[in-house]
Amino acid sequence: MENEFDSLTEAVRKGQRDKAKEIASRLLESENPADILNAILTAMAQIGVRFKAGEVFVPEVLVAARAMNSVLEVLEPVLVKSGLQPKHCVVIGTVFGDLHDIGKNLVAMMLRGANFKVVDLGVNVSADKFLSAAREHNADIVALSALLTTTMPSMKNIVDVFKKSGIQAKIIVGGAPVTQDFADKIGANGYSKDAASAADLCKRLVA
Ligand code: B12
Repeated sequence: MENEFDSLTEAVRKGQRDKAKEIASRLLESENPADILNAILTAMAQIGVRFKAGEVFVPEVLVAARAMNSVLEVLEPVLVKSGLQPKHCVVIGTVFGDLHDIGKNLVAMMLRGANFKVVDLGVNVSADKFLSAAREHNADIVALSALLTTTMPSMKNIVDVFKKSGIQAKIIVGGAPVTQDFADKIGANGYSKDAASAADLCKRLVA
């Protein structure tokens, strides 16, 4: 059966949605769902490494994530039953005034690929909306995306609002104009420059 797991990893990595779903369904008849989950997480980790190295680009990551999602459709009910559902939750969104979501969606996909529960609030999200979602879902991490220099200041506002609220969630920031220096200045708990590193960062923050 080891080959079947490798084939599943390869199918997800290559974005072969139907093939991946078919292999996963077959494996589910006899194998441990945790091993099947591992095979798809391995695929997303491999794609993350290649993306960071500039060997694959946004479209490849998107098709791999789509294949991952189609496997998750069959796997999720079994995982929930066996208590393997994600332990940590990330609330993510693009900040108020900003409609860019391609990068934010990639980060959300990589986080799902790293077995986080992801609550995606979409774009143009106010501080209040981040706050109530973090409360409602008991978020471990709140991830803010901004692509415009004019919307970066709302990240500071959100960090301040969270500090005042007493909510314990860690706040991470990212997006093309955002830097580690900016993250430090506004008191965020983390920054990363791309989606694959964002998954690594979140794993470190909840470890
Ligand atoms: C696509 C695009 C659009 C699309 C957005 C479509 C969509 N659904 O997202 C549309 C056409 C709608 C658009 C509109 C505008 N845009 Co525009 N847009 C872009 C463009 C070309 C690409 C952005 C993108 O998707 N990149 C690809 C993704 C994968 O990269 P990324 O977003 O940086 O994400 C990666 C990392 O940053 C990181 N990351 C992202 N978010 C997060 C979050 C966390 C927590 C972490 C850890 C990491 C992380 O991980 C991601 C994956 O690796 C950029 C130019 C550029 N090269 O950046 C301009 C750009 C961002 N846009 C710009 C502008 C000015 C605008 C408009 C104001 C134009 C106008 N006059 O109407 C409007 C603003 C609308 C609004 N209110 O938001 C400027 C911003 C300039 C500035 N300094 O602020 C740019 C830089 C173009 C330019 N050179 O002038 N835009």
